[in-house]
Amino acid sequence: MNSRRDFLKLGALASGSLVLPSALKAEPISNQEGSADAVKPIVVSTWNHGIEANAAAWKVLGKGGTALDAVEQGVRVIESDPKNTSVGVGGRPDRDGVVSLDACIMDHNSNCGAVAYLQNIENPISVARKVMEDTPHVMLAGDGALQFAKEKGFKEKNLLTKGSETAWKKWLEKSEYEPVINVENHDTIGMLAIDEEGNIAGSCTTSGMAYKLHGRVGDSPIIGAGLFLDNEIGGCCATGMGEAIIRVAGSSIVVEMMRNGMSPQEACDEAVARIMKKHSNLENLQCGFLALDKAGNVGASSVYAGFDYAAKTNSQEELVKAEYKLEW
Ligand code: SD4
Repeated sequence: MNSRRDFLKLGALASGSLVLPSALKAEPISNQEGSADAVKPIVVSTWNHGIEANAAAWKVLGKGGTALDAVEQGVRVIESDPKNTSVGVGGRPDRDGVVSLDACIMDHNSNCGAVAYLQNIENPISVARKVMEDTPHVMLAGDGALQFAKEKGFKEKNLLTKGSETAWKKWLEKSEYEPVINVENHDTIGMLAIDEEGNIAGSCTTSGMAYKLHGRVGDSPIIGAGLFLDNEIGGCCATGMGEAIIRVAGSSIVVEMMRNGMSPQEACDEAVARIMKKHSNLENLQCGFLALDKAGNVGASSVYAGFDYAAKTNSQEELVKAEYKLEW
């Protein structure tokens, strides 16, 4: 097991991504296991776009708002960012040039909602919330999800930006179908938050794998795979090769392992080990898990190096490198 708990203080990030020498490091949020007082509110989210997403979530949490509102508002910012090529507007299309989005949301009462293969809607996470709150169902997909979104007042929008279209056309020249998760792409955003009341909620949203087969749905909208939580225990969200995450019911096993006494870090490590055991070919098989328990302890682990997550509390704001098993 490699241990790379280097982290960046965000004040330093603003002035040029300075990595603090270890002697100067404050105790990272991820090392607060066993503290007597629960850390709350707290928000964590995947990859470095999590910094911006956490800031948006904090506008809710910092004012005493609910974790549910926070995880919706937080990831919406990333969905609406056309520069982000793996979530929402600007997401890379499938091999037929269609941008299709997957998202889910879950609250502390185990209510959940999801949309899969949704097209032309900028903020799928908010449609997922409507599915949760306004229907007896958990997941709507494709045309039905779009019809529902429009009925709820969401406006249609072309999500394929010029940049994504150009990249897709370049890919078409060779049309090699390679289900590779691009580590440069900063990928899916998964977010977990605990509010002042001590309630947890989570969200997960993505445009999925670039140049996927038309109709493909990944782990991100699947409760138990891309996201799972239990208000008695904590939560987990996943990023990476969705097929592998689904095969092990990734996020749900992390929560169950925490229920059985593992720390968030141990549980994420074990889920990664499970994925590695189940797949004989690990080439490019990047998967990462981010978990938060009800005391505010955080853990994260991935198959390959490079996964990181952003964490924010009242007193700390960090970008933390996850543990990993393999170098690329
Ligand atoms: C998927 N899990 O659709 C998503 C993609 C992703 O980091 O998370 N990439 O399989």
